[in-house]
Amino acid sequence: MAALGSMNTRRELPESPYLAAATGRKPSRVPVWFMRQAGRSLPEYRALRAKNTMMQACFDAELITEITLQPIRRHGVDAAILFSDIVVPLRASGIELDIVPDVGPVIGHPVRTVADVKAMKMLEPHQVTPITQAVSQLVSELGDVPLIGFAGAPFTLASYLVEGGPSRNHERTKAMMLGEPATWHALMTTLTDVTIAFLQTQVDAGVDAIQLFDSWAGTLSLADYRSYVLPHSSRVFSALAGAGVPMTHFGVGTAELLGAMSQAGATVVGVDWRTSLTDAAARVQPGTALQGNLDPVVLLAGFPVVERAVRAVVEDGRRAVDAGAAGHVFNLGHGVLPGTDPSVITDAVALVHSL
Ligand code: 1CP
Repeated sequence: MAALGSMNTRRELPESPYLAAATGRKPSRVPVWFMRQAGRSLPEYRALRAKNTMMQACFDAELITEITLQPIRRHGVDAAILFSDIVVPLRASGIELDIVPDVGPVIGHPVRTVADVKAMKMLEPHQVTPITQAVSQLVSELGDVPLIGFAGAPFTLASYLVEGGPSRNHERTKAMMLGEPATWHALMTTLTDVTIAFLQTQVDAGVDAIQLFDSWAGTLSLADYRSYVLPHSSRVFSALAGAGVPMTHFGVGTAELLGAMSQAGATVVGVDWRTSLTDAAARVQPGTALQGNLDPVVLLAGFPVVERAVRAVVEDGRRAVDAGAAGHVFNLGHGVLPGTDPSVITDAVALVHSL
């Protein structure tokens, strides 16, 4: 029997608007999906989570499959994103952590010293078997809808490990980065290896695209990003480039970093609402597609506001493509906020598709 989801079983979805826009082909319509489309905005998600912790859900193939499919059934988006979390590969590789409701990832023993870094272990594919099973199941159930796999970028993972949990200023993280560069690069090298292993496992299981979330990279200056982060994120993309799937590189507050993030080697760069797509087109490498960039808060402001803002993003995307971007994938500039009315998301998807 061929290995589950081995490379030669990758499906081809030539009609997928998402895959077309992400690879520089002309899509039949503007593709749209939403970061954090699976999760707390959906009552059917909250019902499942009431009976399972986040970690139980992340390591149960049936639950991963069901939660991934929920927004596809409801909203008719052009891509599914695997239900998981950026800290799942860290948990799987043996780091004691939990995802605490209304907080986020909390680390048992924060990583602060060379000895802490040396104690970290590599991720072995068998440690994420429920995830590879879910990917195989999803690929057969999703039909024409592509499945996006993902991982946290080394910097954003490091921020949780060093701080011990969510943080506003990333003080300890940046202090280690600037004050103990050897420890920092050792940590980033280990995290890069874990991220590559997690993404490669998802690709081998059959995901159609990948996204690297460097959500908190925008806290860095361009010079520091280039010295302390870019070499590691570049290694992620060069390791995965041979897989032949579109690769998106995303962060928040990254206006000044878009050029450097694009140089890391992604085919698509995510843009938040602070930068117009047209301006972003001039900052990224030639041949790069853009993803974004509706402000998630707009979805809370009533449909007349949503409609105006959605139309503006689609128009900005057209201008960005005219200005040289390889394509535009409609998305938010960051994730869906938990208080978002899901029917507004459904209506926004229909509106994008009508334009
Ligand atoms: O209580 C709950 O039900 C948990 C809430 C939740 C969910 C649904 C968390 C905790 N993570 C997730 C799933 C998740 N996380 C997905 C899949 C769902 C989808 O996108 O549809 C993805 C892609 C992520 C990625 C993730 N986790 C990121 C990067 C994206 C981003 O939003 O910037 C980050 C930074 C995390 C950490 C995390 N996990 C959970 C929370 C609340 C947070 C953020 C904590 C913080 O503010 O620092």
